[in-house]
Amino acid sequence: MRALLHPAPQSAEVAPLTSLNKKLKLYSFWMSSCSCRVRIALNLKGLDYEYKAVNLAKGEHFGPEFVNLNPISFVPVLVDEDIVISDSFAILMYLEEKYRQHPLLPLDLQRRAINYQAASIVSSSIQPHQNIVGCDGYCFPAVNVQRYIEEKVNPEEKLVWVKYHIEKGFAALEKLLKDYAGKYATGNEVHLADLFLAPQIHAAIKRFSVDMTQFPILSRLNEAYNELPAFQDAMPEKQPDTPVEVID
Ligand SMILES: N[C@@H](CCC(=O)N[C@@H](CS)C(=O)NCC(=O)O)C(=O)O
Repeated sequence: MRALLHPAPQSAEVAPLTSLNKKLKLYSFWMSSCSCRVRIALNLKGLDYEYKAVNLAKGEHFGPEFVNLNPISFVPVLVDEDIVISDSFAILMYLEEKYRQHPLLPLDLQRRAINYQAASIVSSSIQPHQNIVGCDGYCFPAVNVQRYIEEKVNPEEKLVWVKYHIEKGFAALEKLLKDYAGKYATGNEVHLADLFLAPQIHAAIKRFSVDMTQFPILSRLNEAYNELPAFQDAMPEKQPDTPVEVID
């Protein structure tokens, strides 16, 4: 009965547990927290992939080749043979259904819903507000809310804006997770919520100097993520396209 709560896709497309698919390609940018979510999942599931760097700082995501892959010009994009998927949530669900090793969703429906909710808080209510604000001078030539605030209000205001939304989201996550968190966000196993939280907490600390003492649960989770190679290897400082001056 429990297996019914985590059904296989209708078609017979589930890859063998041991599959190491050499054909996966991930279009990614080192600093992108959305790309980082997918990098963690690929690491957890033991899936080898080709890293295709897309330099957002140079506007490569607006080039015709990339727009052809993702019409909205965002990383990440995953290519699995002839299947092209963009949006980290969609990519993660695809990976979860095709590559069943290291499940990203708990069987318990309530905990599963909490994972979706936490992921959605990060991806819908936090990350879009920080899109394309760099650190240490990495500010990108994109047209987005940050550039808009910089030009129409003033450059300082964009950091105030980002921090407001990160802290609002983190405060909600603290309340949401207090009855579910164990070593990780929704228990003692790594699940979907953790893949969204780790890059977001990392960005909050490194890019936006958020005072994490306000968020004890998230701080504790961050320490646990820092112990896991699958998370550490996915972080911005360790990517093939990370600028040398940022490498730890
Ligand atoms: N909902 C999308 C958002 C993707 C997104 O915002 N990607 C950022 C990097 S984290 C990006 O490509 N930004 C380029 C731009 O704003 O021009 C996802 O989760 O993949």
